[in-house]
Amino acid sequence: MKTQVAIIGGGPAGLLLSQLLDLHGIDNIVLERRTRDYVLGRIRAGVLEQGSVDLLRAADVGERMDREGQVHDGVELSWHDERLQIPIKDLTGRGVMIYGQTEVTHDLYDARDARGGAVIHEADVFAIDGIESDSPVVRYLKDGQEHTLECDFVAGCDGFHGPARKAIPAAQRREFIREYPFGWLGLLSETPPAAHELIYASHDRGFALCSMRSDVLSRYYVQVPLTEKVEDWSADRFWDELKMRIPEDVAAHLVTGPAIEMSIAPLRSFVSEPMRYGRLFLAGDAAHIVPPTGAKGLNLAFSDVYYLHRTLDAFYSTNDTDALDAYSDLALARVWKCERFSWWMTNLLHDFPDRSDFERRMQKTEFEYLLQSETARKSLAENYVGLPY
Ligand code: FAS
Ligand code: PHB
Repeated sequence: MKTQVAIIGGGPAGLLLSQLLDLHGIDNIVLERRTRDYVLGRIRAGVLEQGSVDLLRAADVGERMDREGQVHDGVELSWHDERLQIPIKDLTGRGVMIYGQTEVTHDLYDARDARGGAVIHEADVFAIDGIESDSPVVRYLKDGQEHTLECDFVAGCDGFHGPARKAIPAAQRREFIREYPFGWLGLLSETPPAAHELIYASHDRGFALCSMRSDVLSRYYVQVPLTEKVEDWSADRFWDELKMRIPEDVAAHLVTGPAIEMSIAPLRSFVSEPMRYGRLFLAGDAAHIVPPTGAKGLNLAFSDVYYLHRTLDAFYSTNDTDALDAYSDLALARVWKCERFSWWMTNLLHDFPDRSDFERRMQKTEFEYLLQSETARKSLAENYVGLPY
């Protein structure tokens, strides 16, 4: 088989890239190791930056998002029972869209189907050859058979555990990592949200987040030690812990219910440089990971896709090889700023087991500075709504 761009990974990055390339007349094939149902069964992000919203609309994938998504003009932080509302729209002119990654992925798959896009499921890529030539070959297993996909370019959209990043010779890769000494236990419930806006709650017992997917579907998280097992948590135990960490007046009105889904995700900050090697280009979690505290993971994947589809379109439409050379630095400039914000929000809001009294006091002082300084709130807001592409 042959195509212009072989896309490894049928998650949000791979699917959006496929749709945008197709709209620009660039032939591509997506190779996804899992079934569609498996991919759609993942419960992940919930907040879209304006840049992501604009890009999905430009890709003709924004109709249901605009109909069912919720635009939020503010977000809340709390420190024990003290609440701080950040009016992100007043401070930056922009809000955020609450629309789950699961729904975005659904819409992307529907859009690819509508345009006859080639997404091959249960296609497990095991080798990427010839990336230093101008005719790389992707090798994958499907139905127990080995297959090859010849192409001009390979887009590694295969997430943190995929093979694409490792196809770059180790001597050419620089990796940066910060593993956090805790994870997030998430719960999805068919209950009304705890509040109109998201609440990022900091407490001596640990961090908690009150989020939502709609007026009747809520998403919550509590920080847990890495030793925790999801099977040791009942929904009741989760609700009891959440109520102890969020402001009293929010806890008093919290509507609880059975868990539709519960899972624990580890937190890490990770960047692998460069994001391009020869004819291989990385986008999304394949190249970087952020702790979900800043709601940046999915949005960073989309800004990579924005740069990458323009890069490939410039090559195919004007044979512009300078764009190919510029991609990695262009994408990484935004990646690192989002890494910073996500790291900063994580340090501000979580209880670090080995943190000294001084460092804990610094956390509280940071919160008090936000309380008193509009400049501090504006800085948080401009990062939360999304830095410009
Ligand atoms: P993805 O990991 O979504 O997709 C990669 C795809 O590549 C997968 O479908 C995988 O099956 C496929 N693949 C891997 N190896 C392959 C191979 N050898 N052959 C073929 N296909 C292969 N972000 C937020 O903003 N907010 C959140 O709350 C949040 N919560 C998260 C919770 C969890 C548990 C995880 C893991 C991530 C979370 N994220 C969150 C980040 C997440 O949303 C990612 O940023 C987003 O999925 C990135 O999309 P992709 O880069 O497409 O990677
Ligand atoms: C979510 O709704 O899943 C969510 C929202 C904001 C975050 C992380 C996760 O920062």
